Amino acid sequence: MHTERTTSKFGRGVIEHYREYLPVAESTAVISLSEGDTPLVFCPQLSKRVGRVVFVKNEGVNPTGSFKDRGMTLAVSKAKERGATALICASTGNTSASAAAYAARAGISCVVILPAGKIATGKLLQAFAYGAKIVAIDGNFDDALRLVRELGEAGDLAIVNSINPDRIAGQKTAAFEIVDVLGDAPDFHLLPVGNAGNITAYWAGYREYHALGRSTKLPAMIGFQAAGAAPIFYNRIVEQPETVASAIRIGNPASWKQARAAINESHGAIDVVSDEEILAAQTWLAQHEGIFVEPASAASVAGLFKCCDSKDAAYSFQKIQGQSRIVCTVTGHGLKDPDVIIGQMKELKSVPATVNDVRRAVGL
Ligand code: AN7
Repeated sequence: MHTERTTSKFGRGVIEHYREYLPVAESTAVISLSEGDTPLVFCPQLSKRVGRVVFVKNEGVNPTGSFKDRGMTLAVSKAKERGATALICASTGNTSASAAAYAARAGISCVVILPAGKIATGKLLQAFAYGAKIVAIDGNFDDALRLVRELGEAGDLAIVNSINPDRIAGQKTAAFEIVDVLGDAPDFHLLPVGNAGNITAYWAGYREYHALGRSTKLPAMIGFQAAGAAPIFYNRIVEQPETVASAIRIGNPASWKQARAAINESHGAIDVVSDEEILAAQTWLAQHEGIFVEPASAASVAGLFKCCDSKDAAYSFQKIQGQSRIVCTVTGHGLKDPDVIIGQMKELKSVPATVNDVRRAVGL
């Protein structure tokens, strides 16, 4: 097959950028959509609001609109290398969108198992568009993942959920990018937690870079679960998880132990945020910083507000003196999950096409 390669390391995806840290050989055919290298955006309004220096790592600008692409490029490249002809995953939406895209790129088929009626519109639309074989089950994500484990163990389907270590290895590149851009690790890293692969991956990335002397410190990892889907926080399986943040509607996370280890080793914390806090943070970030994220992603910002404002927070920033740098990962793009916002939108009535009517309409 004919291939074209540019000479730059940039814009060629996370495997080419961080090849030496990833389990790939020269001979591994890289399946990439130029994921990664996402903006670490300094947020002046957010920093002012909380009295700290805050950056947002905007993972919504990845090729399929979420952080999943970092792990998927590696998982699919390795699956193809091992001779897989079909992939399978369970998903709350974003994993399926990403798996479907990278499968298409690799020329292999993709089966996605989804909780019926619980996938945000944009994500389901993506899985269709990329040509995945979609199965909706009468059950939640945890049921879907159980089925995937059973089907994957049976043989010819390669599992690309984050129980596949290649996914975690690919996702750790987000921590590398943050250290490369800041010149050191931040003091605090806040992120949403669902199946707990991402917090596991970030912690692995920060530790690896630190061990190599690329950073002088390690951040405290602070994870946020939706209050109705918070098994790690409550330390028990949630049989019927519920939250408006459908991406993190997970009651029995696969990387539970690893997430606990990341939190304990980093002297971080796990906390909960309510659906109201999540949606308020989503609106706040869009309207004050111009960054529109999906509800699950806004959990990190809702969590930041909680750490700064509330005495009940598992981690109170009120006790921390001096300058510290905070990174909040926002994991997925707002356009993926338009349903809540559509509900809030006022009906748009047209006006005559005159300057005066337009002036009147906007209150000038
Ligand atoms: C936007 O797509 O689990 O804690 O199946 O889509 O690594 O699971 C998605 C998870 C946060 C939680 N933000 O990350 C799936 C899936 C968004 C997400 C998470 C997800 P993990």
